[in-house]
Amino acid sequence: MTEEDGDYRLHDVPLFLDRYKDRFTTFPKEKGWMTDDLYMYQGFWFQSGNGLSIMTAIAAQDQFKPLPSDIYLATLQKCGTTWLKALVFAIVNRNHNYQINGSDSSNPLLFINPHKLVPDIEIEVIRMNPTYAEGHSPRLFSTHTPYTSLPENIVNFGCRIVYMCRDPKDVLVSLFYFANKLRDTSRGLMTIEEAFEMFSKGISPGGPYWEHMKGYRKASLENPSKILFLTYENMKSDTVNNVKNLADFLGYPFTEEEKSRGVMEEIVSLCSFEKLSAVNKHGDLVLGMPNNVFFREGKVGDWTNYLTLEMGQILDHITNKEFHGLDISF
Ligand code: PAP
Repeated sequence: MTEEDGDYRLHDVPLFLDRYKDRFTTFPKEKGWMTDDLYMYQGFWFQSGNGLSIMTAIAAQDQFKPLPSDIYLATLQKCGTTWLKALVFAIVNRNHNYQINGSDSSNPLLFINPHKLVPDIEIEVIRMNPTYAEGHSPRLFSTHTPYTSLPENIVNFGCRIVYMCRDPKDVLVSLFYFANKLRDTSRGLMTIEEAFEMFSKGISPGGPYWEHMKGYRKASLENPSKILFLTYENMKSDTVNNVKNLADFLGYPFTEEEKSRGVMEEIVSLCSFEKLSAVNKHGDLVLGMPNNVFFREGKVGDWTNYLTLEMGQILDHITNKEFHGLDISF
C-alpha cells in the first residue's frame, strides 16, 4: 500500500488481498486507464491494484460491516465525488465544534482533503484502525461500487445512499486527464481517441458508465426515501437548493434560523471549487496521488474543448438510448 504507516495493514495487505486473487484471475481483462488492467466482475469493469480495485471491492463485499445509520455517497469516478463528500460532510457536521489535534477549531474542510474526511468502503476494509470510533453516528462513507455489487447489508438495512451522476462527455474528459496524470509513465499517455473508444464501449473504471448510472437510478425510483439521485449539472446550476434538499434527505434539515443566518450559502461557499482547490493545492492524499489531481476545471460542458462534435453526438446517442424513460437529464 502507499498510505502512511499505521493507517493501513501495511504488512498484512498483500496477505489479506492474496486470498481474493484466485477469484478474479480468470475474469475478462482489458487495458486499464490509471492501473495496468481492468477486470470484469459482476458485469462491471474494476481496476487492478491494491487500492480502489477489484480486490478491495470483493473484500468490501465480504468484510465491510454496514450499520443502519450509515450514509453512503456513491459515484462513478469523476462525477463529482470530491464535491459531494465536502457538501455532505459540511451539512452533517455543521454544528460540531471542531477540535482537530486539540488546537484548531476551524472546519476540517479548510485544511483536509474531503477524501480523507469521507473514507471509501473499499479502503476501509484494509485500514488498520477503523475510521470511526464505536458508537459514532452517522458514519459517512463513499463508494464507486455499482449498486448490484454493494456489500448486501447496505441495501438490506435501508441505509441512505446519495448518488451523483454527470454528463458522460465531461466524465470522459475528466477521467482522461486524471488517468494521464496518474498512470505509470512507462505506459505512455492515452490519446483522447483511445479514451473515447474505450469509454464508449463501456470499458472504463466502474463502467460501463451507463450501466452504473442505471443501477442506482432504477433503485432510486423504486426507493426515493433511501436513495437520492443527483446530477453534477443540477448541483452546479442551483447549489443552494440542492444543499437544502440534501440536508432534508439526510435527516439534517436547516432550521428557519439557520436559513436566515445564511448557513446554506456558507456551506456552498466552503465547498466551492475555488475554495477546495485552493486548500488542496499542495500535498498528497496518498503517495503518488497529489491532492490537486481532484481539481481541474470544475465546469459543465468542458468536453467541447477536447472532443469532436461527432464524438459528442455518439455519446449523446448512447445516453439517449440507454437512459430512455429514466428521467435523467444533464
Ligand atoms: P473522484 O471520483 O476520482 O474522486 P471526482 O471528484 O468525482 O473524482 O471528479 C473530479 C471532478 O470534479 C473534476 O472535474 P473536471 O476534471 O471536469 O474539472 C473536478 O474539477 C471537479 N470538482 C472537484 N471539486 C469540485 C467542486 N468543489 N465543485 C465543482 N467541481 C469540482
